[in-house]
Amino acid sequence: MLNSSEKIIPQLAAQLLSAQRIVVMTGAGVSAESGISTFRDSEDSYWSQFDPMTLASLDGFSDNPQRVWHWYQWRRQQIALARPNPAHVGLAHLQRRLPLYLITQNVDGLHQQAGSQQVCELHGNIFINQCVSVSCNYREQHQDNASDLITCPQCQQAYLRPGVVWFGECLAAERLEAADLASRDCDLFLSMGTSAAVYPAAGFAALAKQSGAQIIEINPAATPLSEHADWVIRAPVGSVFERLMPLLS
Ligand code: BV8
Repeated sequence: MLNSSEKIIPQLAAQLLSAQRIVVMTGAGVSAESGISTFRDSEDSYWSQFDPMTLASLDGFSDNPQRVWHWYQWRRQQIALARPNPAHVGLAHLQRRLPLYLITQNVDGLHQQAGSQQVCELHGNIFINQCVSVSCNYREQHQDNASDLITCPQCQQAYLRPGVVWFGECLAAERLEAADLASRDCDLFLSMGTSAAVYPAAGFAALAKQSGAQIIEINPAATPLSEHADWVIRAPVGSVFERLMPLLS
């Protein structure tokens, strides 16, 4: 059912209050209102300007580590200027009040900044560095002053790379399993601000639906998930949460 009328927000509040186990899946659209670029949905999105395979893949890093590293440095600077928006803050509040498990595809850490706990960062975190060598387990919190490529201080053999999941890379098994279990076990799955284009993240809504959960999508645009959702709220997350939170406080 496609509906963005006023009455749907009280109905969303009622759904959230009556749910036993809620899973929320967020994507770049949730951070868009904090000023962070999305990947696919507008002319200034990342993938409309750059080829994702040259920047968000191991091959891309191997071919030109400087280009990839500097792109992530640029993104880190953009994210460092960003603050959590009403959707991040609202989700953190809901997590304290309701049985809610938060899965995010975002790597910006804004959910945690807003106070969300146990966030399942499916695609990692941009403020973590790790050694690109698979035989070295070095990881560190990124230091802002590091502007150029860094040689791994542990193995001294390879460069450090951002601790995010690139295309063609497997997601961390423990995060995959946690998201899989939560999606199979929930009775309400809320997909917010994602184009539902990237797998395996985009597959968790189907898992939830197979398990009998209500599927709700919040996105101003249609996605491949829309036709499978029980409800679709065609609106930006910020405006939804500004109307939703007074009903749940
Ligand atoms: C994997 C992290 C197993 C890095 C990202 C060929 C070879 C290998 C793999 C594949 C292949 N073909 C397909 C695959 C699978 C591939 C995939 O799904 N490709 C897609 C593109 C077809 N997946 C993988 O490679 C994954 N690994 O499968 O491993 C494997 C291994 C080897 C071989 C085979 C299989 C790894 C995927 C993770 C990639 N990493 N990012 C970084 O950030 O730099 S992907 C990137 O897309 C981001 O993580 C992002 O989170 C994710 C999803 O994008 P969205 O968050 O949805 O953002 P998007 O811009 O697309 O959409 C924004 C939405 O918000 C829009 O709908 C818009 O309308 C909405 N919006 C805007 N404003 C608002 C809003 N909504 C609400 N309110 C608003 N205000």
